Amino acid sequence: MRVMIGAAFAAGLILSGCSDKKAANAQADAKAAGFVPPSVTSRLDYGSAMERRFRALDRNGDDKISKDELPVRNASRLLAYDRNKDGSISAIEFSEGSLARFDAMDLNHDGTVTTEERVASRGR
Ligand SMILES: [Ca+2]
Ligand SMILES: [Ca+2]
Repeated sequence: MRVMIGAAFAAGLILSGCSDKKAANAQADAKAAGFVPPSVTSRLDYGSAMERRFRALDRNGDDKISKDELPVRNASRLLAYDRNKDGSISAIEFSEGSLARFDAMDLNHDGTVTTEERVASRGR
């Protein structure tokens, strides 16, 4: 009996593993199709999200994102924020850079970026 329960448990694990994989696949499919969940982001929300991002990236807490702290994925885009070219991105450089990016996405300049605007700006 104990063996049966063990087997059932293992089968359950395998099954749940499968459904996780299915969900991951569905997510990957959605990504591939360019699906973005609809959202509206205000400039203020974006700014505070970017501030949290800055804090998360600045692992040693020196108020600068140095090259070794840059995320691999967006390294080149973020490095463009380094306006004084000292090799690291200060909090001010990061917030100015990311707000400039927000404003570039905010096509109708109403202070919010909708999913449509985000998608449209990506194509440019
Ligand atoms: Ca740092
Ligand atoms: Ca800098």
